Parts: sequence; structure tokens; C-alpha cells
Amino acid sequence: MEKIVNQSMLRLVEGDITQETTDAIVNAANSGLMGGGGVDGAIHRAGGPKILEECKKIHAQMGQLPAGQAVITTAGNMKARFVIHTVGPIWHNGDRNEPEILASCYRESLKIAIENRCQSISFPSISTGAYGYPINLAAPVAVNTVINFLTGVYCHIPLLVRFVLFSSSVFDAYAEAVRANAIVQE
Ligand code: AR6
Repeated sequence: MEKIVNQSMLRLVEGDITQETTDAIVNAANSGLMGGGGVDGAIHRAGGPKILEECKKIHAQMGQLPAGQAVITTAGNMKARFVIHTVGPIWHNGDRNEPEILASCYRESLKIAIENRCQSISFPSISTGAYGYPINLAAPVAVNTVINFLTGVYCHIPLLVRFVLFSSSVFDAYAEAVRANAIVQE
């Protein structure tokens, strides 16, 4: 499924983000930046030790990465050039500003991609695994935030944004959010 937004392209695919050939892939990391399970574990396994080396340096300089922020490292042995590590919100029934923090993850990742001259970027479904954010609530935040960014002033070059979704049920939730966004815009 795809949608043209300004001169940019939003595409949804089902797949494994470690196989992406976009300039950057986004990691759903944790504040310690030392790897973990889920997509974080898969990215560190596929990319090799160079990613963790850079994460350790960043952590030594900056300390814990707050939720909603993003940092960039090499992608090591993967085909992408960069990994952008962002920390999603842990779901607490929506009582702790989770939608705004989740939106910030997507915005900050897109900004850092543009600052590093990326023309293409792949996102996983941040926070919807171990961090427990309900998929039907996370998907519209993800899709609407990316579409708003692509229509905004910060996005001064055409970008390809891919959501790489790990199962058909996650894909379906994102597809529904893209359809709903078209209705909102009409
Ligand atoms: N490619 C694309 N998506 C994937 C892949 C993959 N290879 N593997 C898993 N997913 P999660 P979170 C999907 O738990 O909720 C880690 O331990 C997965 O099916 O990876 O943000 C970190 O270190 C789900 O749809 O991230 C943190 O501690 C989505 O990616 C914590 O988990 C996100 O699931 C972050 O939790």
C-alpha cells in the first residue's frame, strides 16, 4: 500500500526491517541503548558489534536517552547506512502523554534522517511490542505524524518513508490508519 504526500512517498510493507535497503532504518530502542529483544535485538544481531560500540559512546556522552528522542549510528553489516535509535513510550493506559511521546519518536527520527542527508527511511511499529501500546491506537499516531511531517516545512526534499510491519495484523492496522487519514484530509 502506498500514498503520495507532496513530493514524498509513504509505503507500507510486511517484512523484516533488518533487510531494508533504505538509507536509514529506525530502531525501537530503550533508554539505555544497550540492545534488547524484539526489533532492537534483531537490528543488533544483523548489524553486528559496531552499532553497540557507537551506542555505548553516545550513552557515555548523553546518559539515558529520554523517550521521544532519537540518535543515529552506523548500520554496521546491514544494507542501510544508518540506524536511528528512538525510545518509544511504555503504555500506561494513555495517562502519561503516550501519544505525544510516540509522535515525537517519528518526528525526531525524520529530522535526524534529513540532517544526515537521507532520502529514504524505514520505521517499525514503535512501542507496540514489549512496550504494550495498543496497535489500533499507535498506528494512527504513527501514520498521521509521518504524513504531517511530509507536508511540513522541515521536509524540504522528497523522502521515501516505509513502514516495515512484522505481521499481517500490524500491517492491517497501519493500512486502516492510512485510509482514515485520507478521509480526514478530504
Ligand atoms: N522487523 C520489523 N519489525 C519487527 C522486527 C523486525 N525484525 N522484530 C520485531 N518487530 P518491540 P517496543 C516488531 O518489542 O514495543 C526491546 O527489548 C514487533 O512485532 O521490538 O518499542 C527494546 O530494547 C512489534 O510490532 O519494541 C525495548 O526495551 C514492533 O516491532 C523494548 O523492546 C515493536 O516491538 C521496546 O519495545
